[in-house]
Amino acid sequence: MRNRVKKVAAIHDLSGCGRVSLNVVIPILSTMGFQTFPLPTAVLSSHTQYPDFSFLDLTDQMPLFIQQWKNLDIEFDGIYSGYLGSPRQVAIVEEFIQTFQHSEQLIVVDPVLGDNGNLYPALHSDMVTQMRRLIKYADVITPNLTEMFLLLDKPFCPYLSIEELKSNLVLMSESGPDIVIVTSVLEKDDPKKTYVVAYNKSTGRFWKVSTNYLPTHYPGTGDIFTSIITGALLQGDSLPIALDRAVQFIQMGMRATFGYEYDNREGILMERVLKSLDAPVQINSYELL
Ligand code: PXL
Repeated sequence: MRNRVKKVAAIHDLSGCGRVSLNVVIPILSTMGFQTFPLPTAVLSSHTQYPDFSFLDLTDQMPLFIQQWKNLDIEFDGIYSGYLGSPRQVAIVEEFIQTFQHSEQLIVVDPVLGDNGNLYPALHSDMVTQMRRLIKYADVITPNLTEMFLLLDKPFCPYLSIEELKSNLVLMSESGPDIVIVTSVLEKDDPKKTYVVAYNKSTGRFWKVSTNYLPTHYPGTGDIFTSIITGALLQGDSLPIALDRAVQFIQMGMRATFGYEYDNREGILMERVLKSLDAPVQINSYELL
């Protein structure tokens, strides 16, 4: 690529209050040495886990960004999409990819659809069908366990054997992506642990990184996870090192936050640990499955 600093198109909303979406994608990718091109899908006063917020839908602006950036001949080293609000926005992201796609590029789709076995209430069920289409274009997808089942059109099951999980990862990769990473998997025999598991179709290898469970919820950790995976793979980290980097960062951020009396809705105190992204991974904890 000809870009002196790699360019990443980031297609997400901007939520003023709360460390989610562009509020985490931009600082993480900047710290990791990338130039971000935000394509905001909507502007909110706060993310949607607050009881009340203002919301400006930018769907009609999105094709204008595509046209203007095309006029500027921008070549993206990465395209990364997250939370999308409507089937039309998914179709526009598809158009974005078709417009800017080239062979030396990383396309990352975080198929944000739901959690804890349920589709997010704000999303129409048609989004699942649309998202199945979008992931065909991706090199990397990062569904959580709920999203994996929704995309595979299978009933949600919170505990899976490694063999069942592996076969579902392979099934997901058959729809297009070379790398499938499933997050928020619960360890059947140890309630204090959760893990992420990944499959790389071109090498046929499966990886697992476990982490200690903390009894709390911070919005935006999924966006932080996928932003770090995107940056790590773009900077040439191997898949298991990328997984370690993302899991360790979130663990460190959660530990930096958990000890305070704090409004969890603002997300982890990411600024306290952001600089660690510039350093090599400290402890490798990945396992080959
Ligand atoms: O992925 C987190 C996120 C992103 N965008 C919006 C959200 C949330 C989580 O609640 O509400 C608008």
